[in-house]
Amino acid sequence: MSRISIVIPTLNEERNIGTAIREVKRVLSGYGYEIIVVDGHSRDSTVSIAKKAGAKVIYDNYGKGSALIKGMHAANGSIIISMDADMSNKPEELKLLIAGIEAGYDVCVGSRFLVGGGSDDMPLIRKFGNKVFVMLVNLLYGSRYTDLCYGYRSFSRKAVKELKLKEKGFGIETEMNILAQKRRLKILEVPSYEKKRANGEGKLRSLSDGWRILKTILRNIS
Ligand SMILES: Nc1nc2c(ncn2[C@@H]2O[C@H](COP(=O)(O)OP(=O)(O)O)[C@@H](O)[C@H]2O)c(=O)[nH]1
Ligand SMILES: [Mg+2]
Repeated sequence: MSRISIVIPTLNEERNIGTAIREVKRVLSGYGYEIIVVDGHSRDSTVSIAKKAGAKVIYDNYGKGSALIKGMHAANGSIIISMDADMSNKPEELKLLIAGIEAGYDVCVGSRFLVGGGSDDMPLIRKFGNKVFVMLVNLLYGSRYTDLCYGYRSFSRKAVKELKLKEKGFGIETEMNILAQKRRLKILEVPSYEKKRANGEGKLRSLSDGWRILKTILRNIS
């Protein structure tokens, strides 16, 4: 059976990370797996809680995208999954993300806009921005995505190697989608339901990160 690597970027998630790791372990019992937390030098107890819960912890100080890239390259599994620490991704959906790669896809992307998907954590402005960006990416790159800025996804080792990701911040998911399409990887979208962040504040800032995402979309045209 495939070995699974779960990569979780964290910044001050002490109230979420312990439960998130325990839930992942519950769902993946019976699988071979590792959990890698990539911490952006949290000022709270995120790191000690993550270690105690059984995760391997590495560090990256340059943003969510940078942390994900580092974690994905440190991963040993044949299936690599990116997941948030804030309990907004349902651990039960891990099995669908695993099945997508086992079925032969290189990138399996959670979508909140497929039947069966949804979000309790998306203010109107983000829904609108996401829609516009999805349309723009599909128009410019010839893809058929239904969602863009959502971080619950799985990758084959080949995808991690070939994507050659660079984006350090919240543009990372956009860059993944664009480069997966440009590199002609086999892409599958699966429905995903995003729950509200369990505790604490989200770090994404709609306007500045929206601008960053737009720059990511335009930068990759060539
Ligand atoms: N390592 C690292 N993780 C981050 C950073 N910013 C956010 N994260 C983590 O990335 C995940 C998604 O961030 P979140 O703030 O929930 O974004 P939102 O759901 O889009 O509002 C969470 O697990 C955060 O702890 C960062 O600068 N560095
Ligand atoms: Mg979140």
